[in-house]
Amino acid sequence: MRIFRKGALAILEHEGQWYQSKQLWNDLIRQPNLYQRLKAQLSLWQSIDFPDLTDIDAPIGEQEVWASGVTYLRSKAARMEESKDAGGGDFYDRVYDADRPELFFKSPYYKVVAPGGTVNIRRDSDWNVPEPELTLLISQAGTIEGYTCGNDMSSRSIEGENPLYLTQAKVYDGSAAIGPGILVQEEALDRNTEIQLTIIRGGDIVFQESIKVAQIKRSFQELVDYLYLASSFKNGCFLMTGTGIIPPDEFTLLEHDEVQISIDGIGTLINYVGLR
Ligand code: DO4
Ligand code: MG
Repeated sequence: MRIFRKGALAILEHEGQWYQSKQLWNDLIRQPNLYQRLKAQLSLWQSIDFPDLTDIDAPIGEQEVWASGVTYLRSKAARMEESKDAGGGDFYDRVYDADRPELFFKSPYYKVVAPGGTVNIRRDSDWNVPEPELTLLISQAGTIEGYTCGNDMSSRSIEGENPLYLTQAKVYDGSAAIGPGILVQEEALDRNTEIQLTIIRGGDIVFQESIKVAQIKRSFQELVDYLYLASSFKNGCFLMTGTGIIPPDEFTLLEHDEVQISIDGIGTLINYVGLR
């Protein structure tokens, strides 16, 4: 089943039927056993016609958004290349192989961009890319409760200049988007699930690539366990799991580009690029 957020309420799709909940979104998604709870409540939800999903909100309540890095080989290779002049060539290599993953804070909930909204590239950067990332919804107890699409917008020029600039490359207004809805299911996500990134400029596709989730180096639970090792999340949190798709070095996003991130079973997160 998939859940979408419209204002404070939830819209749910299950086996082709649509429902609306009166329960507040934040209360609904922060507790463990989301799938079992949703199934148990379904008969109490109001059955509705196919809803208008053009104007939905980011499927987040009061959760922090975190991100993982260098979890795919492609990401490791690209970062090593971009930071070699800054002497950073080898620690991306090391984090890829280390027990401890790279984890960083990405966004407070109130800054997350909704489907259809504007994600930003920075004016002080001339090399910017979207990062299409499978994003986990995790409960306060550290259990993986759902999956959505995430965009970890990144400045490669700032990150490549000096690795200590990572937070400026990654965290700024309009740098995080998630959605459109959350896939909630009993079983773990199929490792053959495909993530696709499409970038459209002036009506033309200027970049398109896909990758299977199976290419990730680490398990999702391993990432979650490290994140929860010394941090608590009273409302749970979202965790972007890293990118396996990076456009070629000569590519940079431009204002007005359209970014589409599709993940099997979840849907397509569409955002437009603005300048900040
Ligand atoms: O270390 C830089 C960031 C890595 C990242 O965001 C990714 O691999 O997705
Ligand atoms: Mg990333």
